[in-house]
Amino acid sequence: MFTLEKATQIFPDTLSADVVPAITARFRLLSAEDQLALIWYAYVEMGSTITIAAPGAARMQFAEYVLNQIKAMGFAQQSHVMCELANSSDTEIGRTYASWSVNIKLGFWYQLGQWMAAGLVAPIPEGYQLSANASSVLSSLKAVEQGQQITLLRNFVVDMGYDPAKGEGQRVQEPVVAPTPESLRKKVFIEGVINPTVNSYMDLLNANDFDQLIELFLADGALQPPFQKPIVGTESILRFFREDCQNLQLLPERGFAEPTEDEYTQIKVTGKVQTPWFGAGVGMNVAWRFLLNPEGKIYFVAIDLLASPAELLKFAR
Ligand code: 45D
Repeated sequence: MFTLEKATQIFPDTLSADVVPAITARFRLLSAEDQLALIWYAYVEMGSTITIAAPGAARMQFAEYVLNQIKAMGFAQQSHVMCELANSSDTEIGRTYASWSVNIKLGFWYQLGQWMAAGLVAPIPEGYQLSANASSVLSSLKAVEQGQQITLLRNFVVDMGYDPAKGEGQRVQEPVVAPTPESLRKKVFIEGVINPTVNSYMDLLNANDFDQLIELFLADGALQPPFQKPIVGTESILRFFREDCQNLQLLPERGFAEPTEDEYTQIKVTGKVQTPWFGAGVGMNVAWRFLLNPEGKIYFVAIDLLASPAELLKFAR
């Protein structure tokens, strides 16, 4: 019998990008000032090679009130608020921030970044010296691939603010987009895998058709995003899809399927994923590790951010 614990261990030779949690842990030990300056330097440097898409109005409306509050403050107060966010201080703004979905948090910082560059919000003080530890974290960040860099930035932003519910509360999210009309949908081709569930999973997620997508899962099925614990059960997975998975572009390339115990099937697929924030500018190398029951329903799927492009071709038994 498969348990969730056991399911997470299928295809154990898949190497995920462990540098991401490692660098994140070192980042968290830095002072708030160092954290903000480090993100700023990393962000400015990345901006010279990739462009970030401006968030849409539907997303920004939720952050607007707090953004205007901050814009109206003096520089010292603005710096203070940003440090409190980085410190996860229990403040009103910190609580509001924590109640937002990841994309609203990113949209909020996107706007502050624009305003910092335009001189409307306190910049990182000129000549600010990073501590030795912060410089070392920054050089580690610069050394990893772009897909890993944007994952790091995303991690930094997610954990700011003060969440009394410790991630268990309902989050404010942007409205869910309508699924792509049937006639405009494209189908993926996965070399080495012909499996209707896996193909539908990719096609439905690409079409933002979350109501159909969730039907592919068993009621007690689970989905494990990169560097996270599995999300278990229809309701939680559907909520995650609506909150975190709009307008993703899944570009699976190849895969490998084999029968396993209890007439289950395990399938590993590798390929690229693009986030709407960076579009085709950044392709993240990922693996999907599926475990399907005898009826072809998804009992478990993990998405791993791969350690290196070499992992895209690794299908050893
Ligand atoms: O602090 O099959 C300033 C799942 C300085 C679903 C700043 C998936 C001060 C199932 C610069 C202003 C989702 C799991 C800050 C697949 C300061 C599935 C601003 C995978 C913070 C495939 C910084 C999807 C800013 C994946 C504005 C892997 C930073 C998706 C902005 C990955 C950073 C998406 C941004 C990623 C980062 C998106 C926009 C990693 C976006 C990252």
